Order: sequence, then C-alpha cells, then structure tokens
Amino acid sequence: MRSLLHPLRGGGLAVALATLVTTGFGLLAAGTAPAHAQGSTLNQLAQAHGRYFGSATDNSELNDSAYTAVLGSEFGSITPGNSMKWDTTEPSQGQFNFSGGDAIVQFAQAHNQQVRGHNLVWHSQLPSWVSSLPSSQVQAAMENHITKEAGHYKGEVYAWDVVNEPFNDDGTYRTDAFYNAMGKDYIADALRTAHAADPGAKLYINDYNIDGTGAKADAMYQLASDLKKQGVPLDGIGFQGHLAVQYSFPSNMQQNLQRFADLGLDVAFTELDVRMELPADSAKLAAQADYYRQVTDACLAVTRCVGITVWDFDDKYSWVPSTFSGQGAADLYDENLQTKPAYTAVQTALGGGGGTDTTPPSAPSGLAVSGTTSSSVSLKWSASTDDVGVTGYDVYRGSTKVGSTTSTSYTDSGLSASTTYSYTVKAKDAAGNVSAASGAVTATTAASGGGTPGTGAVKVQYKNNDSAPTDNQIKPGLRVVNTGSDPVDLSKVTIRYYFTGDGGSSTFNAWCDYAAVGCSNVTQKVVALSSPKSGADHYVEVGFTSGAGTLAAGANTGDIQNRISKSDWSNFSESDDYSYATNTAYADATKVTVYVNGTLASGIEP
Ligand code: G2I
Repeated sequence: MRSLLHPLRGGGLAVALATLVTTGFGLLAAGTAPAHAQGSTLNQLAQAHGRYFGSATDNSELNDSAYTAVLGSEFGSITPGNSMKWDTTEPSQGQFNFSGGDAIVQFAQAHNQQVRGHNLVWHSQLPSWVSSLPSSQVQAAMENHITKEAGHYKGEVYAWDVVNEPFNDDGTYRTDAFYNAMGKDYIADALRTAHAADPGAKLYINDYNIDGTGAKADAMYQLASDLKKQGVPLDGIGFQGHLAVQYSFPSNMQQNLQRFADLGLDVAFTELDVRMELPADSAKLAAQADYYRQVTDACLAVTRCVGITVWDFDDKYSWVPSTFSGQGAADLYDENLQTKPAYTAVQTALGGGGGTDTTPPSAPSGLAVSGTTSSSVSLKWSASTDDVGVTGYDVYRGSTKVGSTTSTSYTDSGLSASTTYSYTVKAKDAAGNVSAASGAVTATTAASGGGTPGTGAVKVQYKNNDSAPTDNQIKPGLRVVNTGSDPVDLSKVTIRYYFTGDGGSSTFNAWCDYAAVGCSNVTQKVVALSSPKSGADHYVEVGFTSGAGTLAAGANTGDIQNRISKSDWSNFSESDDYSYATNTAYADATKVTVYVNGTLASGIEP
C-alpha cells in the first residue's frame, strides 16, 4: 500500500513521457500507427501533453466489472467520490475508518493510477459532531482530522483537496463550522497541517463556479494570492467544472486558469461534467461535446494545468440525476458504458482519434444460453477477431441494446418470468467499428414462484443503501412513482420489501432514516408471511399517513430510506432475499411490490 508510483510527480513525468513516446514509435514501426492513435486511452493522450486524465469513482462501483474495465484502463488518476470525506473517515470523534478510501487506493495502485484525495475540510458530508462542538474545540478537531487522514494516506495520494468549497457564489466566505470558529485563517491552518502530515502531496483548494471569471473566481484568486504571499503551502487550485449546456460556457476560462497559474500554482479540472435537461438529444449531446472540448483546450493552453478529472465518466453512476431533478446525461460515456460524442471531442482535442481503421471485428460466433432464472438470461459466445483489437461487445435483446461487456458472457436481468426473448451480440473495436450481428438465440425465462405482475398506475423503485449484505441491518431505499395520469392519494399506497429473517430473534424493528415526504408521514411494519417462500419469510410494509398528501401524475415520492433490524441485532444474510439487489441508484424493482387500496399495482409477489 505504500509504494504508489506517482507518474506525474517530479522527475516521474519525464520518465512517463519517454516511455510513452518509445512505445508509440515501437507501434509505428510495426505499421499500425493510425490504429494505435485511435486505440490510445484519454490518459495516454493527455500524458503526451504532460497531463493526466482522471475520473472520480466510488466504492460500490468497483463491484461492476464492465465499469472497472474502463476505469482501470482509460484513466491515469482516480478520485474517491465519497469515501475519503469526513463523515466516512471520522464519523464520530476520534473513530477513524479508512477502509473505503483504502480500497480506492488499492485499485489505483493495481492499475498504475494516481489518487486525488478528496477531501479534508468541507462544510458538507461533515458529521454533526463537528458542527456541534464548542467553537473553541473546532480547530483542534480539524487539525487532528487532517493529521490522521493525510497521515494515513501519506505517500499514497498525489494531491489533496485540503479545503473544499470555501466560498458562497457571491464570493463571500461560507459560514461553516470552521469559518465560524477561526475566520478565514482556518484555510491556512488546514494547509499547514496537511503539509506537515504529508509533505509530498500537492495541496489544493477546490471549488465550483470558479471555472470562468466572476465574483467567486475573484474571491478565490484573492485568497490564493494572499496565501502565496504568506508562504502558506498551497500548490494548486481545483476547478470543479460542473457545467450545464443550458447555461452559457464559463467566460474567459483560459485567462482565468492562467491568472492562477501566474501566481505559481498548479491548476486542474477536478470534477468535470456537463449536464443537460433530459431527455438528451443529438443537439444537446453535440453542445455537451463542445463544452468538453473547450475545457480540454483551455487546460492544454495553460502550461500549469496539470490534468482533468471527470466526476465519474459514465451516466450510469452520475451524481447529477439525484441532485438536479430532470437533468443528467452529463458524462463521457452513457449508461451502457458506450462512449458519447463528448468522448470523441475530448479524444480529438487531446490529439487522438481520426485514424483510418475502418475494418470491423468479425461477428461473434457460438452465441448460446448458459442459464436462465425467472428474471434473467445468461449468455456466452466465442471471441471475435479484429485487425487491431476487439474492445468489447454489445448485447441486443430484439433491437434494443441491453448492455455491453468486455468479456464473452453477459447476464441480462430484470426480465419477466415465463417469457421468451431473442438475443444477438456485436463486437466493436477502439475506432468505433461494429461487427455484423451474431446468429440469434432465444431463451425463455423460468416460471416465477409467485403471482403475476400488477398493472396499476403506480410503480416502486428501489436502491440498496447498504453495501454489506451480511450485517445486522437491511437498508432499502424505496420510492413510489405515479405512472398514471391521475393524482394518487398516498395514504392508500403501501410497499412491500421481502426478506428472510435468517435465524436469531423473530421480532423486528423498522424505521425511517429519511423521507423526502417527511419520516413522520411514513409508516413501517414488519409482517411474517403465512407461507414462507424462497427468499421471503417476512416483508416490511411501508405506508403513508394522510400527511404525505397526493402524488401528482408523473411525480415520485422522492427518497425514503428505510432500515430493518432484529430485536437481538443478529445478522441478516441478505444476498438471497427476494427483494434484494445491489443497485445503489434508484431503478425499477419488480421484486418489490406496491399496492393501492390493498390491490397489487406493480411488482411480482414471491
Ligand atoms: O455534488 C457533486 C460534487 C460537488 N463537489 C464536491 C463533491 O464531493 C461532490 O460529490 C458528490 C458525490 O459525487 C455524491 O455521491 O457529493 C455528494 C454529496 O454532497 C455525494 O452524494 C451523496 C448522497 O447525497 C448521499 O445520499 C449518499 O449516501 O452520496 C452518498 C454516497 O453514495
């Protein structure tokens, strides 16, 4: 864990570049130059300019092998989206937990990537114990937090976002616990403390809406210039770069970066994404591609712009939809991990792409069904060949692309029981050439153990808020969506999430951690099934009081975070529970059922 290479730090840069150039010529000599240019990853292309190209990631995403295949190969730097934040690393005073961050560092080391540490001091995702401290104790708590966390990761992170988002949008200081206790001097103190803990890490202040000139960027400039004058160990400014096509592109981006660079600072885009109002269409995707290109061009035009990190590279795991309702599609890759026009725009801006490989891979052969359940079909096939190299496969159900993989097998899930589906698979290469379709196979899903799906005007969506399938709590996130054209009285709606008690006490507690409609308007009770089914001997029934009001057509209730435990706090083994799934973003869930007036509206009972 302590041997991370820092490919872009100090003398390492020259070595990294030399290696890249040599490799490039080696391939040129072999006569495959255009293909290699196209096959270069964004990080390789960025490295040829002395920059890195990185992405945020999150621990739960590391279980998705199609995702990690891209994360581990395309990017030279990763930033944990959540697991190095204060609420995770020191949830109660003096109790440190670095396991999530360690897993990210481990992934980076295994893939020869650097890590941007994010973050040490921030008003958000700050455990309440910090904001509840008497002011006189905040400085010591902050210094201890920084010392322990930066100390733990000493030598393993390339850079730290030491202070995150210190400013309001009008350029005034955010009055958080740190500012209230210490005034703006908390920033210098935090930087000095971090430097003492890890003298090798580049120390950043990071913020959003400072990408172009304006009051907030001016405030950051003033701060940076004061800190440099005072000799405070500040190495760089992070420009988050959370952009949106419905707003104009930040003004004077390149000049803005340059004025910070001229203070003797590194600059970097640390959280780039470009969201749009959904649905995406080709015009918005083209506008988005142009925003990404402009950011890339601005960074390349400023010598001290050391790299670009995107705030996750794919729409599958984007933070945007849950924060900006009705917006999304913000990333370089779509939800099926296919590159979008924005990817090509960045690739081109970095000098890649544009070669002449027009030969598609051979069609996959031997497509066969390797297994079925009542809700999934597993497929396998033989690898295709290509003059340059196959980069992956797209799987089609009928004419719909249902997923992509870099391996030669795929499981299509979320299917209906007792239903026949037809599949084909196509191979692709780095230049975007796609093969002819494989021969088709059909598969029929197994009969379900239980009832028939409901067809009412509400449905339920589910996400798993608990990354540990074996612990003493079950934490389903649930929300109800009105799919009909009339308002629905929520007091008539109930949801059932099915699970097994797995021994121990047979009495349960269930409660609401958070509900957008207010926990006081949500009820929970655990009910035993009179005849237990596979994966289900109980369900938690979530209902609403009249205070929850009505749900308008098309609306959803927002997040409802539920929690279930046994009264003896013994462990559950959730993986085989009927309703259990591993998705951490809301998705339709046929194995959670929803009722209106007690009549099944949607979902399949076990
Ligand atoms: O909001 C976007 C970014 C703005 N700049 C600072 C970044 O640290 C911030 O990242 C986001 C993460 O990408 C989200 O994943 O920060 C959010 C919180 O401020 C993160 O969202 C949180 C959700 O709010 C929680 O409900 C959830 O439990 O993610 C948590 C872990 O998935």
